Amino acid sequence: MNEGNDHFTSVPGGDYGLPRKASGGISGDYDNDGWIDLFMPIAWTDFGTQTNALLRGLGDRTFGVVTDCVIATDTVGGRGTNAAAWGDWDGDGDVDLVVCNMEDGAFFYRNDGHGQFTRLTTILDQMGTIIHAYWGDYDNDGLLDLAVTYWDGTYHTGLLGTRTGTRTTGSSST
Ligand SMILES: [Ca+2]
Ligand SMILES: [Ca+2]
Ligand SMILES: [Ca+2]
Repeated sequence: MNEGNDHFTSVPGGDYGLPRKASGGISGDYDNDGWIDLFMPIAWTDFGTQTNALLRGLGDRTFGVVTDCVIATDTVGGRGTNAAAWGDWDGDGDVDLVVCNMEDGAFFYRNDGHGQFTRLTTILDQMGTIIHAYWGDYDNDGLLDLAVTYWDGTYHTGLLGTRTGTRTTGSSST
């Protein structure tokens, strides 16, 4: 915890009952209450299908496990989820989420407000293993764009146009 005097102190993380293969938290204030929330990807699972986890910041230095949101109830096959990225894709003032799965493509969630999301069908569904995703405004038009790194036998980096779901450029590397 940042003490505001160039020092950090360790605070207990708490036990949220998550599988031990949670691979890190991706922070974002999805409900716009001013408190950071966490998406926790569950990776390299050998438990069959698995769900990821969403933790909501409660404002008292603890988190609550969210169970009534599609992000936390969608099942992921294969080896689970690599990573995720929050970004306000549709520019409506709340962060949306792209979830990068090892064998199930990516899940793209639009934030509907009030703590709920809708999973959209996008080209990302068919892209196999998604290693990572990054939001940024590469053409400086004020709209977020999305770059993904994915694997279909070789590694690729693809750049997706904002809102259209259409891959506009791409390059591959090994
Ligand atoms: Ca929040
Ligand atoms: Ca949004
Ligand atoms: Ca842009």
